[in-house]
Amino acid sequence: MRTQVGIIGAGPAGLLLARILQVHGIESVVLEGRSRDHVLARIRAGVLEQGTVDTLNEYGVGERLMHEGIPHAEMQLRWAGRRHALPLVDETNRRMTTYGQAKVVQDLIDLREADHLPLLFDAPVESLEDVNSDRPRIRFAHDGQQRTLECDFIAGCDGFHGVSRQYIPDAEEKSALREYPYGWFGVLVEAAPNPEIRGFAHTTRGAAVCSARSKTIGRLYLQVDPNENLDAWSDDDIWNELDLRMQDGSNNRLNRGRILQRDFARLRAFVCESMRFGRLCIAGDAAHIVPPSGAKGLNLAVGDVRVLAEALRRFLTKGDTDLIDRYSEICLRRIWHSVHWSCLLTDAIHMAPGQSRFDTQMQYEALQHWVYTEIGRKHFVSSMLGLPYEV
Ligand code: RFL
Repeated sequence: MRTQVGIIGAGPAGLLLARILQVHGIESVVLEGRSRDHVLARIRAGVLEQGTVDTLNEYGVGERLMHEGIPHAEMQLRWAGRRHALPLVDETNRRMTTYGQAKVVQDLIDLREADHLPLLFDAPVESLEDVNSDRPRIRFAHDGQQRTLECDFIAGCDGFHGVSRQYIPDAEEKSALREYPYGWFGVLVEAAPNPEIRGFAHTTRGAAVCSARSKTIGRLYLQVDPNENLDAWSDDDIWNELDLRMQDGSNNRLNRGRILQRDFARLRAFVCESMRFGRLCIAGDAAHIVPPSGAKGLNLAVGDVRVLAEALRRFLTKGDTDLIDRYSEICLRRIWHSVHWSCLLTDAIHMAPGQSRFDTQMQYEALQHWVYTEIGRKHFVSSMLGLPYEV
């Protein structure tokens, strides 16, 4: 098999890259290690920056998003048992939109399949060869056979646990990691989200987060210790704890319903500053992870892919290497900005083990600053809405 760009991973990064390249007349093959059903059932991100919404529209993937996406104009923050709200729209009317990652992925897969373009599921990549030559190859398994894909360029969009990062020789020494001593216990629930109860809550019991996936499906999280036995929590325990953490002195309560799925994510921040080696670039979670509090992971993946698609277009159609040579540098400006913001927000709303009253008061001050000062509100809104794209 031969193609111009071999893309590893059918997450948002890989699929969107394939779509943008297609629009620019560049061929690609997408290799996904897991099954189609597995990829579509993965529940993850749900909040899109305006730049992500605009990108999906620009490349013809925004039709369902325009009907089913829920734009937000406000964000709620709770601390010390009180609810506070701040507008989440800027002067140019940019805002955040709720639209599940699974839907973004489904829309991209549907389009690719409708165009009969190569997207192979159950095709795990095992190794890469000669990435520093002009004929890099991808070795993968498919239908019980070992196969090889020859490419002009390889895009490693295979997430944090993928194989491609290890082919960048200085990736490890150029990586930085922060692990938080807590995680998020997430539930997907069949219950109409109560618009009066959403956003983040800081409590001395730990943080809670309430968000919507649609008008009938909610996505809720509780901060928990990574060693907590989550199987011991009954559905009622989860709802009771969410009610306790989200209380704001009013009679408002969450609408309860069936818990469809439970999961746990350890919070961590990771950046690999070396995102390119020879004819290999990595993008999305393969290169960076942010704690989910800032809702930035998918949005950063979109930012990387925009730069990468343009760099590949210039390189493959004109032999121009300038942008591909600056790929890491350009992406990292956006990445570090979002990582910094996600970590600030994470630090402000979670209770660290053994946290003192002094530390808690410092968190209240940070939250107060974001909600009740003009300069703080500006910082909060522009950080949530995301930096503009450079290319
Ligand atoms: P993905 O989605 O992990 O996709 C990588 C794909 O590569 C495949 N793969 C391989 N394929 C072939 N061969 C191999 N050897 C392979 N190894 C791996 C995998 O099967 C997979 O299909 O990475 P991508 O495309 O970079 O997308 C990144 C996003 O998925 C991620 O950043 C977000 O989900 C993060 N995130 C959020 N981001 C937001 O922008 N807004 C949010 O509201 C938000 N909420 C979240 C989140 C992540 C969470 N978790 C998982 C910690 C909430 C949570 C709880």
